[in-house]
Amino acid sequence: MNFLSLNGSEWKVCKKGTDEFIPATVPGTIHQDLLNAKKIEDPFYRDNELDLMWIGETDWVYSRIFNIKSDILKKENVFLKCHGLDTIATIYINGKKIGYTDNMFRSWEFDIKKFLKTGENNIKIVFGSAIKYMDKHGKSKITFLGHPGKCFIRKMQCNSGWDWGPQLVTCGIWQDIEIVSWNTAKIKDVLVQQKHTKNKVDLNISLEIDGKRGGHSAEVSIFYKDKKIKSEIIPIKKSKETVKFQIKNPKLWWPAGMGNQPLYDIKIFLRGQAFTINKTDKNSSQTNLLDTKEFKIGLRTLELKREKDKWGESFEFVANGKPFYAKGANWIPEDAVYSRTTKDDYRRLLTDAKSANMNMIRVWGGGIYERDAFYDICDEIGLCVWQDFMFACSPYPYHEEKFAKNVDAELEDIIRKLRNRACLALWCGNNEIIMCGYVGNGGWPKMTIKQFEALFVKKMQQLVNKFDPGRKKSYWPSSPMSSLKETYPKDYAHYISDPTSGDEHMWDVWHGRKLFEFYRTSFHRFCSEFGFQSFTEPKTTDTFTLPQDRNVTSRIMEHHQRAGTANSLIIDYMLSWYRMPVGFYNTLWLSQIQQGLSIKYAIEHWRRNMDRCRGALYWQLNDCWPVASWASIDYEGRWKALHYMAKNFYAPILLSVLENSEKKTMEIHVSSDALKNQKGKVEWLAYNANGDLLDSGKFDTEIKSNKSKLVKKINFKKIISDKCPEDDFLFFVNLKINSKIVSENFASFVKPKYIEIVNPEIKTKIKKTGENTFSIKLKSKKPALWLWLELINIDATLSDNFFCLSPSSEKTVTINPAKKLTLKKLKSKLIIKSIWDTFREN
Ligand code: BMA
Repeated sequence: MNFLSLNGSEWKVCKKGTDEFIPATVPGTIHQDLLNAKKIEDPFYRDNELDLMWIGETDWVYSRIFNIKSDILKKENVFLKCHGLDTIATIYINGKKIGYTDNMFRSWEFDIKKFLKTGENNIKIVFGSAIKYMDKHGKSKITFLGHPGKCFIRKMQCNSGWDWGPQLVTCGIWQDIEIVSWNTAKIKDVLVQQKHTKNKVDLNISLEIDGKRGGHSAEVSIFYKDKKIKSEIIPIKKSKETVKFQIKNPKLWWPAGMGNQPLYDIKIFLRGQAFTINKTDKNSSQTNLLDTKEFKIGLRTLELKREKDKWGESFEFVANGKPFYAKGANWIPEDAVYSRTTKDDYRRLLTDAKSANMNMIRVWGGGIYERDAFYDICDEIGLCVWQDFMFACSPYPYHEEKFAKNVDAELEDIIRKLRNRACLALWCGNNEIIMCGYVGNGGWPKMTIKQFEALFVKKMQQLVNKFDPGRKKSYWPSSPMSSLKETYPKDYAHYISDPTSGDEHMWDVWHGRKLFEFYRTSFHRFCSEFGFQSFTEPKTTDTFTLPQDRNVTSRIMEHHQRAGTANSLIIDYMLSWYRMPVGFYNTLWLSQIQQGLSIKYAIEHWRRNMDRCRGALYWQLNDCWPVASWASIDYEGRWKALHYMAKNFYAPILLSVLENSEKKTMEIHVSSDALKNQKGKVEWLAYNANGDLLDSGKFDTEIKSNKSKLVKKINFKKIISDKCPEDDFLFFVNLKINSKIVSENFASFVKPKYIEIVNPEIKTKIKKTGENTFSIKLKSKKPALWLWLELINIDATLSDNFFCLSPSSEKTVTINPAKKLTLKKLKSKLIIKSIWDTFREN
């Protein structure tokens, strides 16, 4: 097998009908090329985006010259392989049309042997405007956001805008492109199936071979840490051949937080020789080699369990027989100019997710099936993937034959591509098609129940059964959805929000404008979406604004808000929870604290009810441009308050407090995802807002593995009537295991706006502890509520931020500035603030 990559910077691009070429890079997109050639301004700056709509309305022509050596043309088969074209593309080689594509998610192969010649050849790919394509199909069709015709094109659905995303309608060769030539036979695909029994894993490795059969052989080997542990040579007689291995004492792959992620390498050599090949011949792997394939697997079982229980039907993930609580967030494309995302970008964000104690990430159905690097990293670090198929918030014309064929081919492609991944926990049919009301009985433009079922209930399940049989049970037709009953009701409206089964998108808070308290009425089995918006952090906000824009109601700040009037919703919630902040930057910071608390409120509740609710994935991990949104990490990669808070509320052992302001009780709960039972010590402290200690206590507690428990209920009626008005009552609590704090929390009976917060008078002791690492010991004289540390104009990674500190505790935070600093410089750049600073008039 011979590969000739056509990637690189030898490409050029021009508007169709012109010859004003600019250099182009492949893989890439037109926006990236125009930016690199300095033909357009940064689309994310102020409202530049509005001047760039023409890009998506234009047809673009990519072309390059490449050289073909005569030996390639001597091969029996010569194909052009496009791993991803965005989207409506007509391909020409040496002026002859060789193919047409209309699905950015598929990979395409075209037989081009007869179009090539030895020496110089030309390839030209004409991308038709996706906007024109959508216009043709989409006028007056219903949809959630973006272009009304987007459901007719198999292209990233948020490409024409979303309630957090700009409208940058891209095109281009967004994945690798290569010429593949081969003789005799090649490996079409490999499926690895695992059967786990005590201390053993039986592997079934099935090879699919294209081309001729008979007379050649495949050597299939398994390596662990570069050491060959199993190998077998089999003759290829049929188009499908299977090798079986048994691995004793397997090193199991675990989701993050449950164990390690050992990966085994599978290597396959297909050779054009009889299978009697000499096993001891070191050079044999090179002898008449036809094709090779290499990939990694993790030995584990990982599945969704839905079983009858006392509440209805469970929705729980199980790894290696151990049920676990899914903790994580939803993933959207990393950049609106999505082709710019690098492996480092993936690594940074996914590692940040893991650092916040997440073990699952949902690849949301309105974006893209991510590139290999994304899943490689998830495999490596133990982030389980809930993978939506790319259908979101629209009806889809699956009743049209051409569309259905295209979709079926896409699904097969994607299932084949991801099925051997250790990290893949769930296939899910779509995002919110039922919830948004796109299924009904009246007929198109809604999908009828029959049409919905044809694609999401039947076809996808069939394809998963066929191509990924090990995940038969780990297919879920729609998110959110309640479990399908024997008899289907008249419409699918019944199939969401049932607290006895399925998954829930809990948007009553935020979209439904209900107060945070509403979360505590939700006892759904799994919450796969819920969210709360905040503004980008000040440093990020400065990147897209001019000084005159720096007010949350300015035109530019409203432009960087895509969910209608949501800026006013942020402020509306602030009115009910906080004192109004003073000034622009305080408003930005406070919006982040508010967002963090809202999600903390929800997740602590679901973790307290962890027997019933088996997972929480908040909306959303990341942003694709600088925008006010539900993300916990902004576009520039800065952790918002929510992300720091997530690290705490997703900690393996969580100490949380349920206040009852009527009865004046504080309930202390411990929720544990740990695999072992442990012993701990809880300490609680009651203060008034001025920092006078009112009462305190300590007690030992048993921490049961995979359980949540109310460990103490304390009544403060007397203290409140004798010593302290309810408004000023502050409750701090921490849990230690072996003298080390593993979780700490804060609660009050009233909303923060009513507390008479005073200057916390924070003192610090700062030491340099490493190359560019400093430890900051913090002590506050008075209670410090949601204090945070920042460096003026310098980014930094902190071990914790946005936390509450009682006057009797000390906390040490580690800080790593993004730039090398001396101790003196760090001290001069450090700012420590708390909620007190946000409303203080200077
Ligand atoms: C859900 C998601 C997205 C949306 C988000 C915020 O509906 O599935 O479609 O961006 O909420 O509104």
